[in-house]
Amino acid sequence: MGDQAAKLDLDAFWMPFTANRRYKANPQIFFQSAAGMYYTTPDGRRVLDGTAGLWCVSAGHGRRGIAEAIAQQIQTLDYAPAFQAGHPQPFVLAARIAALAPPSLDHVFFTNSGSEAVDSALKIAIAYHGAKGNGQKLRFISRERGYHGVNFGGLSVAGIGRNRRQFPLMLPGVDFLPHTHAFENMAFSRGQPAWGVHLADALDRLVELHDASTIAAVIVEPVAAAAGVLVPPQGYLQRLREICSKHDILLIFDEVVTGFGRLGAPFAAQYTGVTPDLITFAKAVTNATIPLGGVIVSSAVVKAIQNSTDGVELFHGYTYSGHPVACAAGQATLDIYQNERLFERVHNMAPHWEQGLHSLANEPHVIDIRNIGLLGAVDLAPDPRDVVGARGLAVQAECFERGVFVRPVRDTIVLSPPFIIEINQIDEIVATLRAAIRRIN
Ligand code: PXG
Repeated sequence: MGDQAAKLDLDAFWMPFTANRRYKANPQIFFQSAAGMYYTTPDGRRVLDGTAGLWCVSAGHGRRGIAEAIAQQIQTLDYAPAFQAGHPQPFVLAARIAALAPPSLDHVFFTNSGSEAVDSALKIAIAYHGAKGNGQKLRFISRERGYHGVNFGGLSVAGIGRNRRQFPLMLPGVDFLPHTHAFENMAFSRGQPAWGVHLADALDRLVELHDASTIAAVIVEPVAAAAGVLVPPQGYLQRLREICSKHDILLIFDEVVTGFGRLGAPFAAQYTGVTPDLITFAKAVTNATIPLGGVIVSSAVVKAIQNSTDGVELFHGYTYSGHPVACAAGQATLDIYQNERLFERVHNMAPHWEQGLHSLANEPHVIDIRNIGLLGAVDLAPDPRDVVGARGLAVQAECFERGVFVRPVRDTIVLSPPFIIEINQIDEIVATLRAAIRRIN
């Protein structure tokens, strides 16, 4: 960390998901500014962003068009309520997002984050069944190792034990599908593994156990990101869709990471050819400039809820649902994705990305490599002499020293670069990872 940052008082900011005392005693990773593919540290070093921030800066950093749209919107209409009142930006952005989504998904409910999007989707699912007179359909089925944000609804359906342990009491009535990763059957798969479609049959067993009349929705990430980029087996999501449709169970795709082009299609729904009833999104919708999230909802779900009353049909919403500045940022972001054909670019870059990552297969400690779109993960065997996660942190530190930012999830290195990445920058990420992996014990 440079002199300027060293002078900062680090005490008051309680950093999220951080070992605060340890970080503040030695704040090694610190960013001062960013442009395009690079962060700059306080001491003036450029660091290639291998993760698009936290999976969110998909068009690259410091995009002028977004900055200008934000500045303009604040000067035109900084804020106005969306409860029983209208202003242009959320209507325009909702229509554009609906146009990007599969045709049956044509309404958008806005939130401020992915966590709020998930909680909103769960509430919409309950409201839908209630409106149809199925008030007993209250259960949620999710999946081991799933990450659905940190609010009580999303945490209740979360499958990452470490995040739940501190908060023992959750929503009742949640059950879990098995996660879809199995080293022995799918290690080093390129793209979607050929093995594992049968894992979706666990949903049939949960329906048998709980009865479909008690189940509101299934929520899964099409690709489990925070768990370490777990790519769905071929046919798996199709199978979930079939079972849900058979039993009037809503299927929710949590596309907070996969939404807006990460796989080379607007949503994982189009990439996999599986259409859910609801899609949650956040992150890349504004290129991470202004917090914004939401739920894209099928007209069947919206109509059922709206037709149930003449009054307010959904007792839900946030002060900033449809915030004009966030929605202006969203439109400027979609302009960039469209004008620069960035989703197509992801599609075109994905083979080189796959090739590069899988070239690490024979490096020491590497036990699996996964990729899909511009997502990737390299699994290292945990150091038997040390705690789980030590190798992951060591690789991150080595990469940072060498000018590339990657993120460890325990001993998995996860990667999700901005879509503007060039071939030589992919090669730089791979070469840096190779050097770092060779360096650690
Ligand atoms: N759903 C999914 C699938 C996510 O990945 C959320 C919901 C929650 O979004 P918000 O905006 O409330 O954070 C996420 C967020 C990590 C990491 O370490 C992942 C997320 C956020 C921060 C870190 O992989 N995902």
